[in-house]
Amino acid sequence: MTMLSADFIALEQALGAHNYKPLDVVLARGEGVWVWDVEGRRYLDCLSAYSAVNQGHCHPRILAAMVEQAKKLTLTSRAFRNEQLALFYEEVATLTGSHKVLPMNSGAEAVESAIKAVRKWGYEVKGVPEGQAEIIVCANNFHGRTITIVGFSTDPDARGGFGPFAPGFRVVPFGDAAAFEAAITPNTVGFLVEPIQGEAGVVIPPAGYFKRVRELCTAHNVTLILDEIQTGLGRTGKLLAEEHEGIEADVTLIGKALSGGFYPVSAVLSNSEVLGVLKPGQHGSTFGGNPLACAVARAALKVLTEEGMIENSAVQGAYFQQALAGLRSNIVREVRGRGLMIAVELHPEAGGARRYCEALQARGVLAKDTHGDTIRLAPPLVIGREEIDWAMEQIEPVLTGAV
Ligand code: IF1
Repeated sequence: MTMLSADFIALEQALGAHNYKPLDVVLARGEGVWVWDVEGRRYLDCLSAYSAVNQGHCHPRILAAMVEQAKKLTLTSRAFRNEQLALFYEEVATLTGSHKVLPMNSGAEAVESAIKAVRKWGYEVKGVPEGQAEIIVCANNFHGRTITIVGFSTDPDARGGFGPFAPGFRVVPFGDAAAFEAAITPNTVGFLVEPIQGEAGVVIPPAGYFKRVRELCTAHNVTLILDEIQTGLGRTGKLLAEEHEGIEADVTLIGKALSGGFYPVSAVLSNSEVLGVLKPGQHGSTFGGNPLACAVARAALKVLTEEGMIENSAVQGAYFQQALAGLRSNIVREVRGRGLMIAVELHPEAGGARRYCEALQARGVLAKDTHGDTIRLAPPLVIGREEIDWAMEQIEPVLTGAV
């Protein structure tokens, strides 16, 4: 008996923890910007697994690298060395201009790893008294789901009921350099911030914010940690979103598209001073830096740069945003974004973004609502003009009240 979408949904409902409320579409196959459900219906993916499949679904070159490596060697642990790790380090460091690389798996692990390294740097290099290190973060941040990270979240859903939490974090408003300056103390070791806040609804800071933040971090010897897990690797039309601001972070976190969606791979990138404080036995991971992850990540980075995906993100992002901004709709409040990281914010009277995402699903476009009134549009970076035109033919009637 073949199973239909409804059967899979019923099984999930019965057996899974209900920590998600996904659209009722059960996907079975993906290729480039397209995915197909179990009944064979085709959809344009405008979420890209939250920017993890920037390179498009099942990219053949990444797939080939993964299969080839999986046949040879998958996991050694870091107790032994493997022939992929050094080359991964070299390629990622060269591409991003970093001196040191720490490989991990999930994005949250990269964030946790950076917090550990920066605190230790604070004690050993900056001279902060033991146990006093403070890290400044922003209101409405999203950095992951671990206890430490949700402890400094300001979202009641993300943190509620999960305490007690780790101390040592201070929250300031995003985009307000004066508030950041006022929160710095002699014990401040780092500022952890997203270049563009993703989960908060694609919030772009005011021009000059990061320039000022960079100056303040340098002046007060505070490590600037940019979480580029979502904004990085071409999503905003640059390799890293920091390039839009004309600054360089001290510590950069990448994940998601580092594997093109094949495998969880993340990394902490930094200068030698910060990651240099971690000595043998002080940090690690069974899977971090494994040969399969490294081979996949190397291919994912090659594909991203060699196939012009970053440039395409800038070009098609501008085209998509312009088309959306041209919609004559009385429910759209604002269209904003950088590259192919796009948000369409609806007026509160529209009744929430979720129903529009469901209407888009019915017309073959998969998008995700965030924070009530915002539709997030973030297709794979391989999208072309014709596919955007087709998407607009579906989006227009939905957002102009024609359906
Ligand atoms: C979920 C959002 C996106 C991230 C940034 C770290 C992480 C993420 C800037 C952690 C992860 C995800 C996780 C996903 C939803 C999603 C998300 F809506 F919550 F904000 F992308 F927009 N830093 N973001 O965006 O990375 O540990 O998950 O690998 O379902 O929780 P992770």
